[in-house]
Amino acid sequence: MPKYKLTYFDIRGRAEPTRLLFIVAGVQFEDERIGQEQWKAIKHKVPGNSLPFLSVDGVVVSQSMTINRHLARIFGLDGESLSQKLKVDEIVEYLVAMKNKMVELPMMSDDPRTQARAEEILKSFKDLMMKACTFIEAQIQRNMKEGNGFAVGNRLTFADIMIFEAFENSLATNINALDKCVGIVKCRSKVANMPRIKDYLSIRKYTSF
Ligand SMILES: N[C@@H](CCC(=O)N[C@@H](CS)C(=O)NCC(=O)O)C(=O)O
Repeated sequence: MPKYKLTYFDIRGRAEPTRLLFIVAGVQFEDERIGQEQWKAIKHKVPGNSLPFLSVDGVVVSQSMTINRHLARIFGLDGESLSQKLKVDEIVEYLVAMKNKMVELPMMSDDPRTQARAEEILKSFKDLMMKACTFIEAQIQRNMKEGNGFAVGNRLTFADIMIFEAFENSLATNINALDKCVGIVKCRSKVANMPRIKDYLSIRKYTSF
């Protein structure tokens, strides 16, 4: 197995699905968490000048979703058949759209223009979350007839990991956010109770996003 080092800020953010992939696969990786000062010092040397990045035996790869898809493929968590892989990707894309909208939120400010912008973004976020929930809930309900509560097929895939992570922030601000989505709640609970993930979550440092 190559030597992996994942570098990101000390938050869940765009790196947490990658961390969860390593954890659930039981693959060793260095979870490097850096501060703003350290980041400023290395930013110009990193592809895309952005975080997270993954070093694979010293070769640096950028773009969180590229990293995730690569690891999901290597760890056999990308779906078994071509049609399952397609479904995994489709689900993931709904969640990425949601997550990308959330990061557009500006820093809190008294400026009414900033507040208006924040409201606009929150409204788009809610629309995207509604779309994601409707699509994913229907998929899980369909899959429950043959599978066992995972989103695709009858074993864990990267789609389940994203379903687990992408709703964390919404649930933190509104515990009832997924009340109408029993399939999604069940799927998230299956992920949270996988032994390696359960152990990781029990010691994970709390960060608000
Ligand atoms: N599409 C990129 C986006 C990366 C991105 O926007 N990273 C932010 C943190 S979430 C960043 O590097 N911020 C620090 C900076 O721009 O200096 C990915 O998914 O990896």
